[in-house]
Amino acid sequence: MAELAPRIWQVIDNAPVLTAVTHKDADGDTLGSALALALALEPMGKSVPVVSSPPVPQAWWFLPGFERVNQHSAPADAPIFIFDASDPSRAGTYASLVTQAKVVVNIDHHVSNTQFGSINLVRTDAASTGELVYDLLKAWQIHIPPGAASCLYVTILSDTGGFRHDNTSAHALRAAAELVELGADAAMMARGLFKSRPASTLRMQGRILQGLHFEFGDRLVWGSISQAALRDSGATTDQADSSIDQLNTIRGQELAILFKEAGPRLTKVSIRSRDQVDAAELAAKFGGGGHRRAAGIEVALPLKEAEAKVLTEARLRMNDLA
Ligand SMILES: [Mn+2]
Repeated sequence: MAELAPRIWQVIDNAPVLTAVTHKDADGDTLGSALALALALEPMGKSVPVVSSPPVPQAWWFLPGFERVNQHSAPADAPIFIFDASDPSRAGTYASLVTQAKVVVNIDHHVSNTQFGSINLVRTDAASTGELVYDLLKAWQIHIPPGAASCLYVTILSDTGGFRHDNTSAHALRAAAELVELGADAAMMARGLFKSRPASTLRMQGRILQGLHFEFGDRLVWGSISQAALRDSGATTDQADSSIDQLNTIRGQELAILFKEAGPRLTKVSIRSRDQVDAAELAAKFGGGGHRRAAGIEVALPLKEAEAKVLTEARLRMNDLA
């Protein structure tokens, strides 16, 4: 950080416009990081368009600055700041913008990061990418407005699952406390993250919970949601994103897997593990990625076939457990 912070500042210092890019299927970490950079740099006279591969999940409406996402197009020659993305393809429709840019600042905390940037700030011990952005803003000694503090607070709150996941480190908690001191609205952000779901999300989760499968003495739990079930409950695929956490709540559990039918030949898979199974390794078998405890895959197969393929690999790993 001590070495990279001045190098990254040089990029900012030399450019009037910087483009902040999120990963596709944007989450609180990637959006909070991108918006925080924009909100912190714009008072200093910088222009920071924030771009995110559509559709941007509307669940993040409560983030300060959310209305600015995709409001301005990205100039071709501006330096790119990309957040929480392990490789350029994660930028979705903005992938070519990233691969063609002269200067790319890659800020991330995924083990699978390919170091694709001209500058790579990749720290796998960070609970969220936003934690790294916060460390940068501090190193630069620039003013962090309350809106930016709220955005950074959300990166930690969401990536730690509300301070519940294994990555809830002292550093993450300290950063969260400092961000509240800087004016982050903890109550409003918690309400936005955990108490603002459309009723259709709960109806959809009801469908998922009804159809759960339990194997290996309840140590493996998996479920799925079809497009038909989504339609019945009035929900869209992105509303299913947080449902995996509902599956990952059983005592003695090791592995939770949720299959989401995204199209006739496209299935999105969320994986959560506890102690022994490496979720990132399982996901990598199918071209997916993520962290040891949380990973995801996009399988170009119909729902049932994706279930069969991924579960076969999952069961192999469960069989290997003591
Ligand atoms: Mn993250």
